[in-house]
Amino acid sequence: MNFDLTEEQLMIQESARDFAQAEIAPTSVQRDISAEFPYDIIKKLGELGFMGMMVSPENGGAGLDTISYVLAMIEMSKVDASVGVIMSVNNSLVCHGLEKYGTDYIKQTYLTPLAKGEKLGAFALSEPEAGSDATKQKTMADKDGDYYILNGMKNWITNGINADYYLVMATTDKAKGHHGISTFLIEKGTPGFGHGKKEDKLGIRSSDTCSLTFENCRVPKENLIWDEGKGFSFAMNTLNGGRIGIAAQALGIAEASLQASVKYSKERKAFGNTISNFQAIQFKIADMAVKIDAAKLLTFKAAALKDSEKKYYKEAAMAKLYSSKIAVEAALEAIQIHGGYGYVREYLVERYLRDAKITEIYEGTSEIQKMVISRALLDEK
Ligand code: COS
Repeated sequence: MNFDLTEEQLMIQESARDFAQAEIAPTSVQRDISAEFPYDIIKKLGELGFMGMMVSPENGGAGLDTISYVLAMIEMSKVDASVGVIMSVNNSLVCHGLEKYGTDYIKQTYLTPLAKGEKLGAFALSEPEAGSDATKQKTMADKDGDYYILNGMKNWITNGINADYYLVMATTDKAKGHHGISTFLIEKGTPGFGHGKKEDKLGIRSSDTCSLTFENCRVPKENLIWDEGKGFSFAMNTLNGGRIGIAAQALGIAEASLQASVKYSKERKAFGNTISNFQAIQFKIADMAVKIDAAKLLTFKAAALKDSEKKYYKEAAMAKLYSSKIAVEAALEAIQIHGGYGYVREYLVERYLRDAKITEIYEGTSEIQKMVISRALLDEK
């Protein structure tokens, strides 16, 4: 077993860290307050190859492995988890699925600009009545000659306002249940396709989240991804990779919480001593560090399995479940270490808590991850 990163992985980690510090950090506090989308940052991330990291160069991507992607996601999310989720959705929920299941036409027309960061993608599975229970898709797609006509609504869509291309799951054959769901790529501006207002969220405030509506929206049949009836499998397989991305996002937040705690505890004085000299603080820091390392090992394991094309869905669920849990815990402990200062915006750690919470909810709640993990074990022969 080798825990060393390759030269290339170290280089990606360093360039992500440098970019995050130089280009993201200066505006992250302001964007959290104003909830403004980081247009310029995302454009630059695209130019540097961070929006299509795992896509092959022939399809416009950087051709890197999942470990490199995890390293980059940690560095971006350490500084700004909103940027992290925008990047994660484009990379793992949109580009990965299109490369794996798209036709040559789809790859040339849509994947290449997405992988180069010239266009932005969104992934639309959730509905008002189909969140965790994702098999109950009410959005319908009815075949009409060379088109499908979509009607329905999607909820909680990251990049919902700013995306150019949307992967939308819809029912093509109600009688077949989740085997009657299909995936379509829909371009922004298609008649009958609209979006709701930007949600006013607790955290990851500068990423945009909104609902989508489809009213007799005509989609050409070439934009069906994979086959009719394969939409639920597409969503699940894509989410398995997405969960590694969210685990990395959570790790970034947890690491930021630890770093802030170490720094503050060495500066803050109480009872005639810096608080880092008190065992109560030392134990909190030790606990945070152990949990972060354990979460990192789970996440790298899932990424390594994916890179070696082995089964990784259970490990991805474990990585997301644990990383998101310890991100919330680390942010809470960071606030406790900062005392009153932790409760105000100036010291950043209150944002870490607000940003961390969503990692226990999106791309499958913690409860769903436990279902996935336990079913994998119970179904094992
Ligand atoms: N990877 C691949 N396939 C998966 C899977 C995974 N992680 N989880 C479930 N599946 C497959 C099952 O193998 C089954 O396939 P077949 O019917 O072809 O055998 C199918 O999906 C349905 O699974 P199941 O019978 O277990 O259905 P349930 O409704 O009981 O459970 C869950 C499905 C809850 C696991 C699924 O709906 C889910 O993951 N929900 C969360 C969705 C989510 O992450 N939403 C976030 C949206 S993006 S922010």
